Amino acid sequence: MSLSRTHALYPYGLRRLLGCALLALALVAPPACADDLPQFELTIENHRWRPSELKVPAGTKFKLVVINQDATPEEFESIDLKREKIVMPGGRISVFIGPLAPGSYAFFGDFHQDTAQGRLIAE
Ligand SMILES: [Cu+2]
Repeated sequence: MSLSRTHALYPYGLRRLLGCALLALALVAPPACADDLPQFELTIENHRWRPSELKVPAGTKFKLVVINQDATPEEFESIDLKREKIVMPGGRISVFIGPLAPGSYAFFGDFHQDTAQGRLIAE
């Protein structure tokens, strides 16, 4: 078999196989879109979180939108949740969290820890 013939045969078979596998996946499990997740908002203003205590559902993934209304950068940080992400002045970020076990999860603004303290209550 010539090289060029081998080259022509295998990609076709592979493509077909991959195509079928992808189609089967699509039929069995339509991919969950991030926009379908429950969404919660957290605002930083005057270097304090609003709300400082946020109730979220336990046992499911969700999207936390963090909005910075201050004129300085802030960083959403949580050791409990293993997350840290900077939010520019006037900006917003999304943080994907969960599924969480029921409980309390502390977070803080890393740049203003004296005042920017809060917690998520998963229940
Ligand atoms: Cu940090």
